Amino acid sequence: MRSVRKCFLVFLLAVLIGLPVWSLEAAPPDQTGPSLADLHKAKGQNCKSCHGESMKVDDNESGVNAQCASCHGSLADLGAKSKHDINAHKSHLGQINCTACHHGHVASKPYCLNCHTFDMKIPGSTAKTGIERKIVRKDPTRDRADVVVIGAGAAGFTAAITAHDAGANVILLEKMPITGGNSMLSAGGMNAANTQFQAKKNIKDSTDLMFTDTMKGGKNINNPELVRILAEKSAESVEWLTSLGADLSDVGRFGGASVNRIHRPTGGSVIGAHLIGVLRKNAEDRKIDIRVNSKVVELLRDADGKVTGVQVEGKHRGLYVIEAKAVVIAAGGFSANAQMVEAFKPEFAGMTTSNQPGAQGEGMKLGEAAGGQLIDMKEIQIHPTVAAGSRILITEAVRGNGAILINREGKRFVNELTTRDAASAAILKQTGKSAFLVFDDSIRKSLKQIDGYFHLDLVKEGATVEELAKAMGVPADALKASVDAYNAAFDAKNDAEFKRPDLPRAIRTPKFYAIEVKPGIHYTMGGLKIDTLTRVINKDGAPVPHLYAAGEVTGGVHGANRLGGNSISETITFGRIAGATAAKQATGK
Ligand code: MEZ
Repeated sequence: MRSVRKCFLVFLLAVLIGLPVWSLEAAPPDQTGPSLADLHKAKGQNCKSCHGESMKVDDNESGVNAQCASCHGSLADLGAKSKHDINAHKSHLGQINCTACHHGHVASKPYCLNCHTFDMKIPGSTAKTGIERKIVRKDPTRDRADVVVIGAGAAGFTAAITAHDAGANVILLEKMPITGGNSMLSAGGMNAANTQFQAKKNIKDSTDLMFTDTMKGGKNINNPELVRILAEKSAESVEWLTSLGADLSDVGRFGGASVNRIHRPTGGSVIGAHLIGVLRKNAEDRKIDIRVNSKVVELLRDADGKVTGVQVEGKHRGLYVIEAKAVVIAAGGFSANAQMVEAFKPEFAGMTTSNQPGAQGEGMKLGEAAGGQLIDMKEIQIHPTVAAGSRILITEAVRGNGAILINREGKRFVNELTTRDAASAAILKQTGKSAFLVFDDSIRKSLKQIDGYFHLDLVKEGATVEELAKAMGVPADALKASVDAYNAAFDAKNDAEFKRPDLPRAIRTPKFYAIEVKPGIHYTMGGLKIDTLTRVINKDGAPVPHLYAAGEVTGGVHGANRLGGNSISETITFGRIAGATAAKQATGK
């Protein structure tokens, strides 16, 4: 069934992009095929057909993309034409450039394949003979901005929008071909205390409780001043996002939280794509200058050490300078940089990651080279539930909504709502260093994003618990006994064996399901030291003038272990502070 679907998808992509289907007849992977430029030439196009009369391509590749859309239809048009479940043209990546996947002169590669393992061939994907661009050019013209923000994930977008709204002229830079960063992959939600949405559900929370949970989760090495801000401004941050058009009305429970505190879209849908869609739209509506394919290679400083701008490597423009009165680094963590992970945490060598490929730690290096201090670098979080053999995070919300963890012997082995480090350590002690998330149809229906795991063929199922055990390859009597014992604990409202603090649903409603999971590198708690105004702090404890940072690139908020839901919370709250402080610095207002 899966291969039929894949063949269909390949065929569909060919038809949608207007190419003869023969061009997709999969050349074996080791065989060189025509590039997209060759395919266009074969159809009577020339260079100017894609590049325009001027033959100039900007780093956003806007002209080329407009040209793709004018011939083939917009991403939305192409997406709407497809009725297929897995559809690259209407994926969670949102409104992205055609050229993020379809390259003219080098082998095309679906962006999805950075994280997924679909056998997805697209026109030109076997090309090997294209022109690899090596940037040697320098553009001597200089751009100017009040505030430059590095990294277009949730923290970067938030800082850019806030700085713009405070009256600053802003340039937002993103090295990847698409905006969104890791935030776009965020599954779970955003922690906040004392919100209108908690009040509507009669949830009694307080900023003190959020503070205490976060400190405890971080093993008390967090910076308490930053944690206080995280908790106290969290409800305001939810309101801010709501005012921009976000839906954070569903509230659930995650590990380490004393109450239901994680906010997400209605029905428990995935938060990241929704949030980035809202932030992107708000940035675009404000006409903020957003530049993708634009990597910052150096922070510029004057003789006093004040940051005065950035040197950018644009994919097409080459090296150029943007002079800025303030710079905000919001470039994320280093979970996808295997060498860095291994250097700071040798025991995590070779582990998969849930992160997008851009999470390379470059923002930390930039900040350090400009005088900033790096802290807590060895504090690296593994998330207990990455789907085995993939990079797909199975959100903690599945456990939060009632799933249990089962080992290959068919037994429960841990309180599923413990912190991530404890749950991961417990899984790594099991046979095969993996486990199964087991749930039933009531849990499936309680959380929309679970449907996504079915679409991705990650779920095994059975009409009875015994049938499920067969599909999982675990002893049926043991699995049945574990599920029965869990249901008895649910009825008694007391999990005496593992002390799970919240038992929201029994596992009784057929069908029954399981997803095999393994821990994967998920988050890097360390990074640039900041103060409560998000100023980057140097080794002597003084701020690096005119340099700010927010989000995963910083250290201190999460200490030794981040609680689920605190990352989006941090990006919004500290992104807002960074945007406001940088704008004030730049405009004097
Ligand atoms: O904050 C996170 O990392 C998170 C909510 C992840 C998840 O399990 O969904």
